[in-house]
Amino acid sequence: MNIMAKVCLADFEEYAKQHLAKTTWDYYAAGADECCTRDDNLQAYKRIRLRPRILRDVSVSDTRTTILGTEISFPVGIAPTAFHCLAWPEGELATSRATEAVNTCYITSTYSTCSVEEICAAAPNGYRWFQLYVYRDRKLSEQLVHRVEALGYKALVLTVDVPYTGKRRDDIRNQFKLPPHLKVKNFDGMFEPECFLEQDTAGPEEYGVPSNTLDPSISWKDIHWLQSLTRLPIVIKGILTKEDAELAVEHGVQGIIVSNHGGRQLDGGPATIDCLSEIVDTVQGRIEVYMDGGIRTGSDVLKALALGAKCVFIGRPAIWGLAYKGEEGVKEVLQILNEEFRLSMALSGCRNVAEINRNLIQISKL
Ligand code: FMN
Repeated sequence: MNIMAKVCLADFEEYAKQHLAKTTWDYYAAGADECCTRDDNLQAYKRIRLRPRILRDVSVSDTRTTILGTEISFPVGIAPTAFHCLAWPEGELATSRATEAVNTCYITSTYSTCSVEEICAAAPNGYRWFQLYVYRDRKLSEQLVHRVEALGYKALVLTVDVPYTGKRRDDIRNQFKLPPHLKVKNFDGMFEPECFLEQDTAGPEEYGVPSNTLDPSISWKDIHWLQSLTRLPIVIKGILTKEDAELAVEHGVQGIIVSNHGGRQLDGGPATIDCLSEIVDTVQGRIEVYMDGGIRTGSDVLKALALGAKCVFIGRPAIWGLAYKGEEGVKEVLQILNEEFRLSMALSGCRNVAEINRNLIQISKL
């Protein structure tokens, strides 16, 4: 099994499931409550059909695109996910090197198990954005913003769908927490030791930092506060409606990631691919719209781009790649997705990403 070549992302998933500790696998796989939204993120792509065009000379194809003005090799980046050292000893350092090698964007999670300084040193030329939460103690967010700006991160991704952590049943059953040899390195020395108390409810993405640190009172006015702290572009992650997309534009941010946190927050919310059109139609090109959730094949990427996403991001598949073979594994995941995307593009008559548009989608099936 180990020596068999990996052909598709599902092969990496299978490997990770077999080789990771059960509590770790459960943490990565978790969705909220009954996991309806997590599962629908994937199913929704299968309901969408493509309208391929033929005889269009696809002998040369180009998958490159730009996000916030920077060129990447294909329109797939790495979504922010916590605790990469649970999957592979070098954790985020491996992820950082892989994304640099493939030339795509790595959104580093605040809750990384290597510090942002270490992550940048591991891949000095990598293109990175930093994912941020707003803390009750605003100084924590402020310090992180100044650190990552000084390190050369190119955008801040503000995650807005976690006023509280979703209820992930397996994590509660497993009493999941970071093992003692790992910690959220970005917070080293930033909290008083007495804050490191056990949580009474499972909030895995809060493990390693004191509970109740995220501020549930976060609101649109905090966007202005964030803008006052930084010159970096701001991307809001976790928008699912046209109303909030319009507010994001009005508040002067540079991008939106349509996301439901991989189905780990509100269960019963829509699949992200099903929200994309209304948001793209509302935004009308004023800012860039990206999406994540359930991307597992190159044709998923093609469908998301056809429905108006400028770029998509993968969460769990990158972790499966890490679990398989660290840096090499993440690279393989990205390369397989790139090859599949290139093939889907060609088979539907597209030579480059500019030729991908909504005519590719069979609307009657939506
Ligand atoms: N999103 C964040 O904004 N910050 C995080 O720290 C974070 N940690 C995550 C940890 C795990 C294990 C997973 C699966 C997701 C996490 N997310 C986090 C959400 C991802 O950024 C992304 O929205 C989601 O994984 C995309 O769905 P996919 O896993 O189906 O690709």
